[in-house]
Amino acid sequence: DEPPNSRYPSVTVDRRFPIVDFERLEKQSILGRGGFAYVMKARHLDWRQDVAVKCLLTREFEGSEQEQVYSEARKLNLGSRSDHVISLLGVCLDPNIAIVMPYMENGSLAGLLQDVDVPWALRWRMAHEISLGMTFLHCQNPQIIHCDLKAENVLLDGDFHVKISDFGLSKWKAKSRVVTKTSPGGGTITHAPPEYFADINLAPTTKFDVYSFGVMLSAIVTREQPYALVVNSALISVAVTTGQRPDLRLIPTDREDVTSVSELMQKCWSQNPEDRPEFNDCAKQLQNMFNLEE
Ligand code: ACK
Repeated sequence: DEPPNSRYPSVTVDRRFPIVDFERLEKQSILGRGGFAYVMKARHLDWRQDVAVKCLLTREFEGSEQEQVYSEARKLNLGSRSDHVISLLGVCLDPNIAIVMPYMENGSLAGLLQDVDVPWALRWRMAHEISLGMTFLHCQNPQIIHCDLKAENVLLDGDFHVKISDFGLSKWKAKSRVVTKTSPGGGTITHAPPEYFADINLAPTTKFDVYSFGVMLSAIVTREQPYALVVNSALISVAVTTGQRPDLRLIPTDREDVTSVSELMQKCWSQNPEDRPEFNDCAKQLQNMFNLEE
């Protein structure tokens, strides 16, 4: 696919990403809503391409909305250099502030796990691709820490290959992590590591995302929401701080591949961040376990 801006030159911000005319987007459906944005499916009338448009509910933001979008867009823009990170097609500034991305036919990994019994081989390939995408983000300079890695933020293209998304507001989210968690829309408390409950001002490191990956691996294996039975989110933070984790009893014991992944999962959610591997280790281990392509 030819990048849209080569055929349709438009005003560029930072000379790095194109401005998309909101009026040229034919709205098709709402894909989802969150606390500070909603995502719609649209067709770009000039590019003749389906896109996903993340529109910010700007009243949720303090400070410059435009800066927030640019911050996400700049990070997203890097995505085109990784096979497993969603790429940026452009941004809309007026009348709506929005981020335009390629449309991913198979939605999110969370949706997939809910709907169908995903073959084990595909689950392992997705886990491997997530670790490749995360390795890419963590290798950037400056480093990109996602801070909200979960199955909802892993998108799947037409062939079920992984694209990590929603990492652009990471820094903003990290700062207000506790607010996000206790707010009605926030659900990421389940994926946040214990050290951040003790000190909300702690600067997130790569080990933050690795912990979240561990929790996500349990969701991939069990197809259950982590801590599904714990109704009170404050209890989750207490439980996690005292070393509790998603219920290992839900993990099948009759499969060798599941057992190997379960060991990796538990390393990733180690209480001590130093005991957690980095994503390139995770990728290597998954590759060795399952003979996956590099
Ligand atoms: O699980 P889903 O179908 O996949 O519902 C959520 C919803 O929007 C809110 O995030 C979907 N979504 C987000 N970005 C994209 C995209 N680029 N392509 C397709 N669906 C997307 C996500």
